[in-house]
Amino acid sequence: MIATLFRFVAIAVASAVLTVGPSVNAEDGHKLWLRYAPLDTAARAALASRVTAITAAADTSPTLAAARAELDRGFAGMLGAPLPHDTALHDHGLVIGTPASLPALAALHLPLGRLGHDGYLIRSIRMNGKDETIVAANTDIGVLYGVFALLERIERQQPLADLDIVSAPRIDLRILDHWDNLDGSVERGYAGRSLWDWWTLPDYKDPLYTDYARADASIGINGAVLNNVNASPDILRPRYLAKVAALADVFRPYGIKVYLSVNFASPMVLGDLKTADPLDPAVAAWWKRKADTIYRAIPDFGGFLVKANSEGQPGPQDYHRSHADGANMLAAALAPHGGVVMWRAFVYGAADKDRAKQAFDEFKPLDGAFAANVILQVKNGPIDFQPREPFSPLFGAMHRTPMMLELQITKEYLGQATSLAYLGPLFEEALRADTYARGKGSTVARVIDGSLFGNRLSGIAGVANTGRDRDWAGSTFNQANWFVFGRMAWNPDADAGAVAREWSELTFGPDRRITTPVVDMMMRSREAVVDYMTPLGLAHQMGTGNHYGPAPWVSDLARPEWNPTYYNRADRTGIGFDRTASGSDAVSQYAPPVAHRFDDLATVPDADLLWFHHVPWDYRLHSGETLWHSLADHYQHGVEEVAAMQREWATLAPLIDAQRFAKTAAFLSIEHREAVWWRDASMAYWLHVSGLPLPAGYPAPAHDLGYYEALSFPNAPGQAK
Ligand code: GCW
Repeated sequence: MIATLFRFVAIAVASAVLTVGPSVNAEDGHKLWLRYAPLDTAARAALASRVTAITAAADTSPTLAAARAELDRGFAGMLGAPLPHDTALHDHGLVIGTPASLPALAALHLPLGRLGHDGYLIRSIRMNGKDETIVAANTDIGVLYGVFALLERIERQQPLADLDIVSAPRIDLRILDHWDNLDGSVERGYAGRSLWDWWTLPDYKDPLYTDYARADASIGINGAVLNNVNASPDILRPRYLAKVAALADVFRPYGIKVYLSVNFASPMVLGDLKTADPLDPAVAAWWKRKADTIYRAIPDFGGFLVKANSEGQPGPQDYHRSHADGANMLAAALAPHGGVVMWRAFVYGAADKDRAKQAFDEFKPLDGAFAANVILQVKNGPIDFQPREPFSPLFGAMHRTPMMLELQITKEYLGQATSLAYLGPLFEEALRADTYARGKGSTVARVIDGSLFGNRLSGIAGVANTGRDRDWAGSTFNQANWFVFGRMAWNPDADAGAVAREWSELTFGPDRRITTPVVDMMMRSREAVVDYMTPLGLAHQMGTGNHYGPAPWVSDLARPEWNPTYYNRADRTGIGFDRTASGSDAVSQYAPPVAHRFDDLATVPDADLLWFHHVPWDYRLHSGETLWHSLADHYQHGVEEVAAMQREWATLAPLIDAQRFAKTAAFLSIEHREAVWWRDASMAYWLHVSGLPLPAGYPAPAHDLGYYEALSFPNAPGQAK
């Protein structure tokens, strides 16, 4: 009786959840941009007039199987059932494959030459008297990329007639760097625990891993560095390598290679060697054996990412060897297997030298000294992923060394999980920056795609923002940053606005009433962050350790260049870091036209003013207003922009599903509170150091400086350990 009653209650609860519980079928963001929501009648008809069945090879590789599975998933979602597939041609068929896998495609003599390894072609064609849509490529992974592109087109309800699309990536290594620790935490991660459950691997291959690979492949990402650059040597122990191999097996059909961050001292920690000196033959032999072991388990292993002699990590300089010595020793171990070394240029440490100059000064002399399978990984700016930095001068300076751009997708310095900051414009700014290394048009994009200096290796890396949160990235809008990274890795000239539109249509449906305001919000959002956090070229003003919130007053940290005051240099007379020829002379690291533009107050953009110049508070900007007034104005404007985003988002309540609507609304109110805090705390400090009165018409800080200085957030997420 009790059991029956219990069963009854259980069934009642379950059905109540199924019928009434709004969260069960609600959109929670888990499907990312791959939602495959049901098409409306008109869109179904448009699709039916073009595609009614699928033609694909019978014997399929795991990658082609993934492509077919994705089509099934897509059509099941959009039409209610998958389309039939077989090897025959159908009128209104979708033909997918390579000339090698499908003889019918070989007979067409398609211009596949220009697609390279990863590109695809989508074409409407008449074949044997039948109307077909073909997705063709030289390789199976190209077919998978093409299938994703076609599905996205259908989801966005774009025309399906007369298609003639050719797309190939400009950059070969399109990589996500996961700063995931072996204990499941994620450094600077704001989306929950690590995706990789190291504890249950390799036995349990969580379906989440496949979904991760699908998401990456859908935007062309083809590599994943699985662990934090602050690397534990343990990752190279057999126990962990088995887990890495299991992930590699899951990712392989999706064209994703795994890479590992390695700790330079591993031979000492794991191998009982007395040294990790890269010129010691025993050390080189240890790495060679380790590489051989890895490749036995993972034949397509991508290679190593190395943070050496940076922020306390071990490296070749511990033995008075150069970065090139260290990188080349590892490169020699990987070369026989086709692996690469991604060696980071993020180094600083000399107390007496402008931090912005240090990476250049260390690496420029090594130009040309690196082995052929080494690529330098350079952050977009000379300091550290700030809301705005000028481009790193290394991009214009290393003519004989391939470089990959490192961007940060996780928003360590741009409001972490909760801010709405679309990074498309930041990435675009970094990629389009003109180094003038070979005259006008020598953009960072052309440096990293290898075309400017004729490099064989080309690459781009994004520090991932993924975690175990249901929506993967901590917020719906953070997903757009993962998405735009993939798009710009594929095409570094992609337009941030166009990508935002694409993402919005996939994420919220192709409804102009949604897309227009959403794209508008996205395109203004990053500049809003710059304005309320660090306007006019200020940088590195955040709280210590957790990097959360404003702390421009901090001046007592162990290293000078950790202090916000080191960067703002604000005092009674003025504010800003003098990097001109008469200051630290960081400008001289750029090609002459760039150096002059930054050096000269008449030509330096307002946006970079305080990065390059120390100016008096009453300095007049190009607009004629004083710096002091303009600072107050930028902070205020940033706050108002967030308020505007809140209003814009509120109008979308009737059009967006409840759960995603509510989370964004709540996050925008958090952002608004934090924007006010950044403005008020920063202004309180500038008022204090300058002794000036508040410019008329701007709100006085809500509290005195002491209040802001006393705030502390010991449990803020994402902190380094
Ligand atoms: O931005 C800083 C972060 C560190 C990070 C470091 C790096 C992984 O605050 O957490 O360490 O950069 O890029 O190495």
